[in-house]
Parts: sequence; structure tokens; C-alpha cells
Amino acid sequence: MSADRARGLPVTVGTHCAYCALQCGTRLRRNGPAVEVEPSPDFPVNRGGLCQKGWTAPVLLTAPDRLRTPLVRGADGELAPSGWDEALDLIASRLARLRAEHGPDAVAVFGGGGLTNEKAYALGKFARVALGTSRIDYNGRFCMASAAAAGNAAFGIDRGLPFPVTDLSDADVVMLAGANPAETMPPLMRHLSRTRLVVIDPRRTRTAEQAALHLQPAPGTDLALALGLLHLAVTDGHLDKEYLDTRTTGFEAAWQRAVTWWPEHVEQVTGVPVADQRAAVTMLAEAGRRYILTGRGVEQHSKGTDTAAAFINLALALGLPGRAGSGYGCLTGQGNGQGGREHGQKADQLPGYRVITDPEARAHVAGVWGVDPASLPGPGHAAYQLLDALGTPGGPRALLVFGSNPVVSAPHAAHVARRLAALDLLVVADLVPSETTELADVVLPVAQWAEEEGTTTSLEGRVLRRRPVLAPPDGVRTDLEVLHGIAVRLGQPAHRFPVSPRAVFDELRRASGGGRADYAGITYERLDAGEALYWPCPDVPGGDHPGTPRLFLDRFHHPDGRARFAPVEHRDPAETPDTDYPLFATTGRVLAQYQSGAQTRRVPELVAAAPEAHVEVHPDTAARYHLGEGDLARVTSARGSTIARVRLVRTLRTDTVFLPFHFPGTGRANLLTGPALDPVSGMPEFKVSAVRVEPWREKAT
Ligand SMILES: Nc1nc2c(c(=O)[nH]1)N[C@H]1C(S)=C(S)[C@@H](COP(=O)(O)OP(=O)(O)OC[C@H]3O[C@@H](n4cnc5c(=O)[nH]c(N)nc54)[C@H](O)[C@@H]3O)O[C@H]1N2
Ligand SMILES: Nc1nc2c(c(=O)[nH]1)N[C@H]1C(S)=C(S)[C@@H](COP(=O)(O)OP(=O)(O)OC[C@H]3O[C@@H](n4cnc5c(=O)[nH]c(N)nc54)[C@H](O)[C@@H]3O)O[C@H]1N2
Ligand code: SF4
Ligand SMILES: [Mo]
Repeated sequence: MSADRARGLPVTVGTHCAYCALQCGTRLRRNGPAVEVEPSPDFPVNRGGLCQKGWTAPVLLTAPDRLRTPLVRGADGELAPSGWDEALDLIASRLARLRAEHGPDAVAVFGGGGLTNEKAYALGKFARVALGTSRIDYNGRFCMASAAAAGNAAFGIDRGLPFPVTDLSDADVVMLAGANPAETMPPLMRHLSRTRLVVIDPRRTRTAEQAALHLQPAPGTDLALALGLLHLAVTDGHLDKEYLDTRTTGFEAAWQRAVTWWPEHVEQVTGVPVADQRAAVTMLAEAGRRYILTGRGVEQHSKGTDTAAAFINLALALGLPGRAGSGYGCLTGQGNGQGGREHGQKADQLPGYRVITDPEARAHVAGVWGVDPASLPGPGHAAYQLLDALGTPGGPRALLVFGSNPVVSAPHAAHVARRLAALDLLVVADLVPSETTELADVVLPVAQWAEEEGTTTSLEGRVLRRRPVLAPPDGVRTDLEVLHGIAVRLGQPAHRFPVSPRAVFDELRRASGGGRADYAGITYERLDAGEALYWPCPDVPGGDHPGTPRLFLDRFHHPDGRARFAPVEHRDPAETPDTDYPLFATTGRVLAQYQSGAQTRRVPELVAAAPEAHVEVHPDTAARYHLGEGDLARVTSARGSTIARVRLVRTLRTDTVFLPFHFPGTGRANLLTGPALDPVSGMPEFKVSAVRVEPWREKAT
């Protein structure tokens, strides 16, 4: 960093963590070239705690192999350093040519839920206005999309937690369905220390170890389980009839589906004993303050939307949502997983959680953008379909990636890598080299969390300020500067793509105003004054709308004010074990690595804690397939094989193995996962593949 560019920045700032949606409050202090981090003592969500990733986040600012100059692939096939003008001129001219030859949809954009609100908004506008393409989607499709679809259908609005995280501290019982916050959001557990937990997970996770009750269904059977829990809630007399009558619609149709899911039937399908099913329902029904929370374990399935809906049905039957001290929520994952799904980087969306096919929404947003509503493209394709079409006849020929590493994180990853390689032009903006930048034709080095300002919206719907303590290193630009640079070269007026996050946020406020996720009343000034602002926060005379920490207390967001039951039915995963592939493989996370690992695999302390791909196997299963602790195993599905080190886990189901997805190369769990998608949300089936396991000996070279 040059001393000049740092001038004017305070030595200490209050900001939020680089990683997950908990967005723990931190204080950063600049100490020469180094940055020190400590938890902010007064941010209520983390209460002075951080996880290992948060404590070590500053390491990434000075990662030795950090990207510091644009790279362009030369005639020799190698990436070589280039100047910014040269790189941006090249991108713009090639995009313009592709567009002229093949139409605007020949260019696609892939965003990320780690991008700030300002970046996510600017990316959506860039795609629709500067490129004129409908082909934009983002990695949140792999993350939040099922719970979002179910939440919108049930409540008319999708805010992961419709109440502050701190409300959970008073809970008597919390059901965690397919979530492992002890590893994925450790400080959240501080709020649950006095709570009785019901954990639904095929693995006995660190979270399950703290549970009063652990239900251990076979992967992909949660929908049957949730139907069974609803069945028991009704037959055991726990239905909240007054709530049903006054606050909901559609119970009868949902009940017609649940009626055949008597407990013995559910036990057969899921493996969860009848007594445990009943105990779970009784604990929830008899508690005073109770919540049901879902995570990716129940959502990342080809029926993830229906499964989330089934847990919402259970919550509605018990009268939880929209009541003080109770509720349903889903635990949003990425740093800006909430805001990132509201402001237009989704294929079917315009800012403020508006729907891109709605004429009124188009007119409003086009007005803010100063363009003709008719010039805005229609809806595009969901993430996997977008990736799957790359380089195919009629599909996109160029892709711009901001904030994702799909070569590691997308399902059927070998196929996705082939599609990326088939493009005429792949442009990736990132902080560090990744498995996806390795395939790129142009790599653009961008600034990161502690080097730029912006806002994120945390898992509880609270808008937070990120503040810089450092200037970006020389040669590095911000994502907003990159978008500006390309847009102007494509003939856009400079003012239409501002580079100041504050200016972008002010425009986002107007664009979101009147929408479902309304930010119009939120300003940097109010946030800097320490106000805790949760959306919706409309602009009102006086500019002092207090925001909405708790949604639905009076009414749900449908025109009739009622929440809607969904008539959902169980179905099998896209594939189930057979003689060739006799085991379930499921995937997920470990504490010390984040996502595709592009960031955390560069932090020595985290690498020491979780160095390589591993596979959890029950000792009996391991013995059956001649595997021992520490051996290398080859795990094979119909898509391909992953090589991972065996960890014997006595508490795992014997029909299931588990692999974290953070590792590159032959250790990618996504070499196993398949292309089955949820028909509503576009969510891939990350949590179920049929596999076999066998010993793997590295060939001597
Ligand atoms: N350390 C760390 N923390 C993170 C992240 C990270 O990469 N690393 N990522 C962040 C992001 S983006 C997200 S989305 C969140 C995700 O947070 P979580 O949802 O807590 O994470 P996962 O590990 O993907 O899945 C949770 C659990 O689902 C279980 N599971 C697998 N299959 C099934 C099934 O069929 N049914 C049920 N009931 N459970 C199943 C797994 O065993 C796992 O323990 O974490 C965030 N926090
Ligand atoms: N098998 C399996 N696969 C999964 C999952 C699973 O549970 N199992 N979970 C899915 C889920 S929930 C998610 S969220 C995805 C996440 O997977 P990815 O989308 O790959 O997410 P990250 O690894 O966070 O990738 C972010 C990339 O963007 C870069 N980056 C970070 N901040 C910025 C920024 O501000 N600007 C730019 N330009 N770049 C930035 C990082 O360095 C990194 O290379 O993985 C999905 N894949
Ligand atoms: S829990 Fe999430 S936000 Fe908090 S320190 Fe860890 S990674 Fe950062
Ligand atoms: Mo996620």
C-alpha cells in the first residue's frame, strides 16, 4: 500500500468480518503494514467473540501471492501481467464484438453473496444496462435459494431471520434442521447456551453434541421427517387452532399430504425412531419460546424448497412465525448472503427484491437508471443452467465472474470447468488466484473487505457498515472501479456507474424504495451514528423510519395478511444408493475453511487446522471397504472420483459418508455431486450423491 493512499484513513475502525453472514463486529487497527483485529465488544451478535476465521482474516490482506496486477492470457497460453487500460480495453472490445455478432445474451455475468450491497446492485445494473444481457445469476443460488423461495411463498417476503439474532438468547427450545452453527457460525452458539436444542443432522456434529435431542435421518429424507412431525403435532393435539384460523391459509391441503405420514412410516423412510419424532414435537410444542431454524443440510436438495416449506408448515401449525419470542428462520450463509439476494444479481430480479417481469418494477428501476424500461432484458437462467450453457451453441460465449470460485464450488465441477474452458472469453475479478482465475483469459485484481467501504446485510436483515483501515495495494482496483471502467468503454455515460460506494448506495436506496426489501430510509450517516437499522426501512418525512427488527408481528406480507401453508409431498433424492454406488455421500463445511477455500487456504493457521480433503466414514463401513484411519480413499459417484483422507467417525450413520467441499484439485467434493436441480429454486443437490469408497494408493511417478 502506498503511504499516500492510506492518508486520511483512521488508524482504527469499527467494521465487520470478511466471511460469513453472522457479520461479527470487529475493530481493526493499522500497525505499520499489518492490521490487527479484535472483536468489537458492543456488537450484540458476537458479544465479543470471533471464530478462528475471523481472528485470522487480516492475514489475507498481505497474502504473498495476492493478485496485484491484471493478468492477460497471451498467445503462448500463459497468463502474463498487463496494464489496467490494456486489460479493460481488451475486455470491452471483445465483449462488444461478441454482442454485435451473437446478441447481448452472448455475454453472461456470475456474482457472489460475498459482494457488498453496493457491488451486488452495481453488478445487476451493469449486466442489464451496460451489457443488456439477461444472463446474470450468482452463487447464492447454491446457498439460499430454496429457503428464499419457500419463505417468499409462505410469508410474502424473504428475510432469513425475521427477528434479531439476540431474540434467540431467550429461547427455551430451538430446532436446528440441517445446520451446524457450532462450526459454521460459532459465536451464534453463545445465544443458544441455555437453550434446549433439537438437531436434525445425519452426522453427530459439534452442534448435535450440544443438543438435548439429536435426530439422525438418512440424507435426503428431511421432507418425510417434517411431514411426520406435522402429522404428530396434529394427532398429539398440539395444533394452534386460533392462530391457524386468524393468521394462516391452506392448512387443509397441507394436512392432506401429511396425513399419510404416520410415525412408523416416517421411521422406515428416515431411520428416526418414533419416540424421537414424538419427543421433538413435544419439546417444541410445550416450550414457551421456541424457534425452528433451517440450514443448508435440508435446503441443498432437488426438493429443497419443498423441504424448507415443510418445516415452515410445522412452524405454522405450532403458531410460531410472527409471534414475539417464537419464529421460523433460515440461517443465511455468506457475508452478504441476505443483501446479495435483494438487489438484482439474481436472474429474475431487480433491486429491492423486485420481480423483473413486473411492468411496474421495470418502470420504477428504469426510471432510477435513466433508461427505457423496454431496454431492460427479461429473466435469465439460474446459476447451474447458466454455467451449463456456457460455450454451447446458442449459449453465452463470454462470462464475467465477481466473487465466486465455481471450479471448486459448483456441482458437477469437472463439467463446469469444461464449460468455462469452452468460452471465448472468461474474465475473473478476485483478490487472490483461485481455481477459476487459473482458467481465465483476463484476471482483474480487486480490493478486499478492509480496504474499501460499503454495506452488507447480515443474516438478521440488519444493514451494516464495512469501513476501510487500509488503501488497496498499488495496482489493485475496487470492483466498482472495474465495472465503471468496462461500462465506460462500452459507451455508457461515466456518471451512470459511480465508483464511490456512498453514491452507489444512495442510488440503491432510490431503486429499492417501495420494493419488498426497501432501503430508502437507510443512510451511511444513520449507520455511522450507530443506529441499528433492519429493512424494510422506507423513506418517510423526517427521514427517521426506525427500520423493522421484527417482521410479521401484525401481519404477513401477502395481500390478505396471512401466511400460507404449502401442500408438499416427499420424494426421493435424484439418486439413491444401489449396488454400484451403495452409500450416501453428503457434503458441507468445517470450521477452519471457508467455502471454495480460495481465501482460507491461504491462511497458515487455518491450513494447519484443516489441511486437506477428508472423508468421514463409520468404522464398520470403513472395515467393509478395507479402509483405515488416515488412509487415502477414492470416493466415486456416477460423475467421477474424489481422493480424500479417511477419518473414522463412530457416530456417523453407517450408510453415509461426509466430505467438506473446501479443497481443490482431486480433493473436490463437487467432482461427485450431480446436476439435479430443485425445480423452483434452481438449487443443486449438494447434500446427496450415491457413491462407493475404496482404498486409493497414489501411483509412484
Ligand atoms: N467454517 C465455515 N463457516 C461457514 C461457511 C464455510 O464455508 N465454512 N460458509 C458459510 C455459508 S455460505 C453457509 S451457506 C453456511 C452453511 O452453514 P450450515 O448449513 O451449518 O453448513 P453445512 O455444513 O453446509 O450443512 C449443515 C449440516 O447439514 C448436514 N446435512 C447434510 N446432509 C443433510 C441432510 O440430508 N439432512 C440434514 N438434516 N442435514 C444434512 C451436514 O452434516 C452438516 O452438518 O455456513 C457459513 N459459515
Ligand atoms: N458440495 C458442496 N458444494 C457447495 C456447498 C456445499 O455445501 N456442498 N455450498 C454452496 C454454498 S452455500 C455456497 S455459498 C457456495 C460458495 O462457493 P463460492 O461461490 O466459490 O464462494 P467463495 O469460495 O466464497 O468464492 C468467493 C471468491 O470470490 C473472491 N472474493 C471475495 N470477496 C470478493 C469481492 O469483494 N470481490 C471479488 N471480485 N471477489 C471476491 C474470493 O477470493 C473467492 O475466490 O458453494 C456452494 N457449493
Ligand atoms: S462467525 Fe462468521 S462473521 Fe463471525 S468471525 Fe467467524 S466467519 Fe467471521
Ligand atoms: Mo452459502
